[in-house]
Amino acid sequence: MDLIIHGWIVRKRVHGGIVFLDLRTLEYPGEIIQAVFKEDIIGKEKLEEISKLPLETSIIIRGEKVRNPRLKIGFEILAKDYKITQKPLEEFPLGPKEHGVEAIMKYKHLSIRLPRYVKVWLIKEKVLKYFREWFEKNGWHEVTPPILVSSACEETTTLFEVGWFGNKAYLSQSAQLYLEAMIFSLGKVWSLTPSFRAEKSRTRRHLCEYWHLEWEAAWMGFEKLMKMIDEFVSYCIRRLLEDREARKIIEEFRGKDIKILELATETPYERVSYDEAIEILQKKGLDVKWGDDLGADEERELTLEFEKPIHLHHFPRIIKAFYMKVDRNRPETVLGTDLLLPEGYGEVIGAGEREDDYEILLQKIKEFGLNPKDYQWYLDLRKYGSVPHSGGGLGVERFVMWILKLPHIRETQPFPRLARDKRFI
Ligand code: NSS
Repeated sequence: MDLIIHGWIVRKRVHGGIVFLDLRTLEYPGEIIQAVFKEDIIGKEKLEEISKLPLETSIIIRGEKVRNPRLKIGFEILAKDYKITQKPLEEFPLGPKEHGVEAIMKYKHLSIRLPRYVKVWLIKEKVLKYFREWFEKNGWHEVTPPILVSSACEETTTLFEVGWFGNKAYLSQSAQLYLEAMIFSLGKVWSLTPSFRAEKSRTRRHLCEYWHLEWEAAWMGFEKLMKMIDEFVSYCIRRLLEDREARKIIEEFRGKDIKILELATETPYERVSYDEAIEILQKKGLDVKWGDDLGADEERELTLEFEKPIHLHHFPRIIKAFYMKVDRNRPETVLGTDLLLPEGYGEVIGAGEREDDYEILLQKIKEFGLNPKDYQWYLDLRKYGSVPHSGGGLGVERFVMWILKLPHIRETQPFPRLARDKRFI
């Protein structure tokens, strides 16, 4: 039976009376489909025309599906007929040879269609699908918090300010504070929203705009929170590896070696307290002391000591946000955990139990130099039926970056917002 494909020419080879077109297609996203044109089938004139088509020509091809075990996909299309939709007006600036980072960033709107990136988008879609699947299966409610906010959730230094009818508002750094309010309606809530951070640092893992998967649950204590994180992260990885299409792409990007991902399907994950981490790092010769905020370099060293993801927990209260619950047994520490990904990738989740006591929270807001007036509504949540509760946030791009072992986070977002770009499209 004949097949119809809609596609774009990625590569072209001419061999005597035969033309081979490699295509990106509507029908097989993430795959390259080979279409073969023969003179004895389509005639001399049409073969001439096909052999002259520039890259990125859009074309509809009707043909026969023929087995070809030499191709990864196992078949090719023997063309019987075609219709050109559009011939490019100019030569495509990105292909077919290797292109450097410069060209890829300059032509971001065009480079997103390169086969490598098509695969990244597919994996990102599946990551979100399997995370969502876990929340749905386990009785969590998806909610839609706002992006325009009135106060900081994380450091005030990374806030993006926007005008609000003559007053100031900000772009959300995290939905957390609103999710905390919503547990009083729905108990267990989660959301997927863009988060914004005016990060001046140029690193491999910071975007100014990223997708944030966040959750919050009533009556969930710290221990339950860490277990829940193990469960939903390992679930997503397991589902990705069970998914043939995803597994193929992951193996291609990771060079077949997926042992580290297989290990991450097994729980519990490692647990390393902040105190232990300092000891490990000092033994490795790093210049750190209790009370220091551990950055990318320290996280990297720590992850190289373990194979599984690590819960780095019980931080000094001064280095973590105001909302973290003070450990009643050791008030200089808080019930927070960061999940660090192996192979040097480091933090992908920031989570913790929340301070649920009105007086202690008020005192911490002051301690952090914040204005209690800005947080009155948040304090109210500790006035009316307060409960122990916990939650966290996962950076989707950081997760995808690790799954595919990518060198830079900018590869995980179609139009990445990076501080170093003076302008963007
Ligand atoms: O600042 S976090 O560690 N924590 C929060 O925002 C909490 N308020 C979340 C919550 O409890 N609901 O950010 C959470 C994660 C962090 O672990 C990263 O994976 C990611 O968000 N993140 C980022 N990804 C990319 N680029 C940037 N700049 C970035 N900042 C955080």
